[in-house]
Amino acid sequence: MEQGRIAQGKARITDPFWLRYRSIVRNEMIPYQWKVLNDEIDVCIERERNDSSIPNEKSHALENFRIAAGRSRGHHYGWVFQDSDVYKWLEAAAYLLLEEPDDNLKKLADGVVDLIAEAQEADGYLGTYFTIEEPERRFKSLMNSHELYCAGHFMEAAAAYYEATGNQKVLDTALKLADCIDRALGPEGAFGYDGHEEIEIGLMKLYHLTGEERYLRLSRHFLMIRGTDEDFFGQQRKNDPGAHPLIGGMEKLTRSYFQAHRPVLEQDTAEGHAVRLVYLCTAMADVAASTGDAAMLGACRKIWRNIVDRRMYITGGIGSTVHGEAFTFDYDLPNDTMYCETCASVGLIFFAGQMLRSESDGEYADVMERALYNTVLSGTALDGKHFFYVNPLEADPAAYASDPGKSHVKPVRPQWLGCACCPPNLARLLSSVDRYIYTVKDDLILVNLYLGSVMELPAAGGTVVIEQITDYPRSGSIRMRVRAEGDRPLNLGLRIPGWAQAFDLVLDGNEAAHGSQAGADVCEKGYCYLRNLTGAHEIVLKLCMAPRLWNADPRVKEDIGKLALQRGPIVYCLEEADNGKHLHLLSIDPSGALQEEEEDGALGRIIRITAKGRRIMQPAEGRSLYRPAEERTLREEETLLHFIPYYTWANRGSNEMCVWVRACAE
Ligand code: FUB
Ligand code: ZN
Repeated sequence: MEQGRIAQGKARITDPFWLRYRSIVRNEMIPYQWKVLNDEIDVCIERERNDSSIPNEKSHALENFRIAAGRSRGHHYGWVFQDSDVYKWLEAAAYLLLEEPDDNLKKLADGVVDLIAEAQEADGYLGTYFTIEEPERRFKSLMNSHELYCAGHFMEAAAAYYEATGNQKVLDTALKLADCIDRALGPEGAFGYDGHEEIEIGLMKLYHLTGEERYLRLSRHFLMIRGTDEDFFGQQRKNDPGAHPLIGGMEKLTRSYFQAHRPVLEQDTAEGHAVRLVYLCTAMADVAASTGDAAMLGACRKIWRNIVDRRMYITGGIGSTVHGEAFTFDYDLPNDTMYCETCASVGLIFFAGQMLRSESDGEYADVMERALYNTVLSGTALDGKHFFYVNPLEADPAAYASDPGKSHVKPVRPQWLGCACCPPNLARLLSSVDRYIYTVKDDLILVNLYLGSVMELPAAGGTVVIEQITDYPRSGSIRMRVRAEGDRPLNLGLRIPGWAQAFDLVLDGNEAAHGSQAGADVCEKGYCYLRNLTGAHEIVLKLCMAPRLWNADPRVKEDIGKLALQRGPIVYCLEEADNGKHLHLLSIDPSGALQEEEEDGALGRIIRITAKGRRIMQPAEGRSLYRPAEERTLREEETLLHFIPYYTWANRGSNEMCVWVRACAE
């Protein structure tokens, strides 16, 4: 079995698309999130759905730590997992510091580390809610306490911060916490696993950083005991009868919501809460790649297939319902009631990244790219200070306002959310996106993402420096300078995306390969290989970026007879701002030309696409709602449809949007 690694280390981003995002994260998003987490600015915190029990007065996340540390007095405020917002912020800060020194940011982040260490209890326990409010309930309500979830996020942050700065305190605090959890719930401790997977990922990060097998063992332990019990969560509830529920209503959820309906190796469909599922799979795929566990990898493969073949949106969004923020059933992909949480697509990228370590299959990178350029980028406004939790494929402000079943589908990005899991998750992914460009496997480097950058990678018995010069995704032309200075020749696998109709690959001025439709003839599982490289080489890859219309499997009821537009990795949408109201009256001519036009304006530097289509004329007012079909002739007019990249929608105020558009009748 192949076992690669996620490319770590310092990267220099150079392409205009990602430079802009990096600058937004560094100069807007991270300082803004700091102020919100610190309750320094007055922002409107929206509830993520119509539920008055959601705390939305303030973040209080850092204040919770100050209280737990004894620096301040008061009560815990917010969700029981509020600590994780701070940890994800710290992780994002770590990636930014790794990229470039920043004294101010480092001062803030070092201060956060000191605060976290002070909030840690003597035995290593860390969790502000329980320290402040209910110390006697530690680990007694794992179904909803999120104690291990928060711990996992801290471990991830600690590993990143230690790598970036060498801060010993952050690592010591994380290891002390891991030891505390190991004593309480490890193989020698009480039986128990968290309702929300994440500790398993955090422990693997500690394992990769320290090389200590016991973190790997503990991660594996939590994975392997999940779902092996009769009813662990129910039992814990029975043992803690008078206690108030930490999150109301969770006791009614089924075990599949927590992926605890059967042992993880026996699960073969994507069930339950979407973020939990992909975090679970990320850890399973990491353990599989790190240990060569074929059964674990097989289980990951099955769940992956189910997600990608039947339960994923064209935008890389997952989670078809607000109820439990969850998967539902095969081909159930409603466009306007779905969830498509930003965090779930972030997690899908993590899962894909881990699978690539075991399997050189371009589909993983295709999905990674799909989720990244569509749902994940849609999660932030272009100003980096407003965020979507839920990323619909069809939105109507009237529905949001009047239909309680759609109250979670917001027409514009809020400044902050009562449950703020997504904003700092976005920050940590966007500040570490370079880690997903390459997968390194001894003498082989897979190029998964095309992204202007310079990176040094340990491969082929030495160092390989790869520079990508590109204006991707605006352009499909990528020039790469590769310097292979290892002891052994290098093999390079260049991903030919599944959406590319044609490509050309030139090595040192000579044609190396060309092909069509994902290069079926010259590629192996989506990668085109250049083998035995030594010294310096120049590679030019040209991917056809022509816009294309896509349809969905006919079993997806909501998309039947509809088309979606995609250019390169970017999915497009119609917005009311460009097309007027009632987008459902529009249809697209599948045989018409698709005109591209560059623009650098309110939506940033984008390519707009115009298509021919028709618009059903509105009937005169006062006509009856239903009429015999032979009497109703719908009048249509020719029109032009104006598409923008999906990730840029809702940046011009509240308005209708749709991704899937009816195809004109022949
Ligand atoms: O439960 C912690 C986080 O809050 C989840 O990952 C999100 O889906 C949100 O429910
Ligand atoms: Zn989230």
